[in-house]
Amino acid sequence: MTTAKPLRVGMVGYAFMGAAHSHAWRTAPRFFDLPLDPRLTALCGRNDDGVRAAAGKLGWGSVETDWRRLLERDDIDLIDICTPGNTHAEIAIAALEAGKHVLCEKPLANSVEEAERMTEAAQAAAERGVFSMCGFSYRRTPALALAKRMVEEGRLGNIRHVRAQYLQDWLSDENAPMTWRLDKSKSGSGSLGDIGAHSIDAAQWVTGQQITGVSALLETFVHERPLAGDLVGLGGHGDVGADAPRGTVTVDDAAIFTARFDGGATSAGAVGVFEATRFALGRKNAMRLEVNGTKASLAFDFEEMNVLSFYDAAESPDAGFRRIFVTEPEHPYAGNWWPTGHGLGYEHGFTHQVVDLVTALGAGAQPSPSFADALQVQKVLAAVEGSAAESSRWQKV
Ligand code: SOE
Repeated sequence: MTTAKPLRVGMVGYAFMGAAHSHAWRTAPRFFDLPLDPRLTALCGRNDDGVRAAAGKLGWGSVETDWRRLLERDDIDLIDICTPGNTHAEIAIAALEAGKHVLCEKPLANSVEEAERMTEAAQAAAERGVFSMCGFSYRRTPALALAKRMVEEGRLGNIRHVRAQYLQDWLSDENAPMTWRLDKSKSGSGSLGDIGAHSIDAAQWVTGQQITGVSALLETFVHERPLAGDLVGLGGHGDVGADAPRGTVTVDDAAIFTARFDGGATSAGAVGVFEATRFALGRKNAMRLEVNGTKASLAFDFEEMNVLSFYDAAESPDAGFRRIFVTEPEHPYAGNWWPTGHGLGYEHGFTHQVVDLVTALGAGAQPSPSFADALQVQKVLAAVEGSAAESSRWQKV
């Protein structure tokens, strides 16, 4: 039985991300030694029957139907925001001002203005020992964390190229029904903010360089989709007939952009090519990153998430790319799980996210990525939208 002080969590939202976060809060203290002991204290959702059923299934101790009640409760230490982006700013700012730590799903907000207000509130709260983090969970994939370690160790030399794709296909069917992710007033943008944001954050974090400018185009392939009752969750091809009432898609289906990076602390900035789409038929969750340096290259594809491919120019040319199976005890996070070779899954990134958040909170330190880090991603998203709106004209970030 742990002697660690409880960290009592109130979570808002219980769909896909709510389920992933619940799993992480339950699992992290069972595989990692944490300075605080996460407790699934309260789950919040607007529909009383729905939130009660979800709380029973996901393991939450109580329920609320108004997130404001979570802020009034003195048995809640941290608010976990797993709701669409249009709700992030109001909930996060109020929670920070109420003295609650905050974990907020990505992207941070639906606009730079909102992200700036959230960052200001986060910086003011941090001075009072109240901290916040944005949930770019792919940083916690062992292979990507190893990639960052290798760049930091200088194994790649100076970085010249970044190539980032995030390819899904769950909207390829034009009769796939509407969802909040296709409604700009809720999601802020489409593939750009939902999955492109992951690529932007991962590229900047692994290389240690920030994007300084972009040239972009956005495309919407399917402008209207069947409404299957309320806006439905991710995917879900519901049994809607072709004559069902249709809603208007108000976001991008695909985002493509080039980028310049600032060079970080090392050298001339890298150049990058980014692509995010939900129409790459056959690609299910191919979050890919390739980095080419002066000494070596690395490549990652989430659809083989336990592998990092590495090419070292110092080795004989016929050595080719090595396939590093990132399950050794010395690899990031891997030693806390299974014997080498047994592999991890999508949910482990969320568990590692809780580990790093709780470790930082236990030390009274700022967790990473901070809201300020997430604001930088938000500025890149806005620059992409600005460029696309002006015939791909170069936009500074
Ligand atoms: C949908 O595209 C989605 O669920 C994203 O919202 C998540 O952030 C990503 O991890 C998986 O795909």
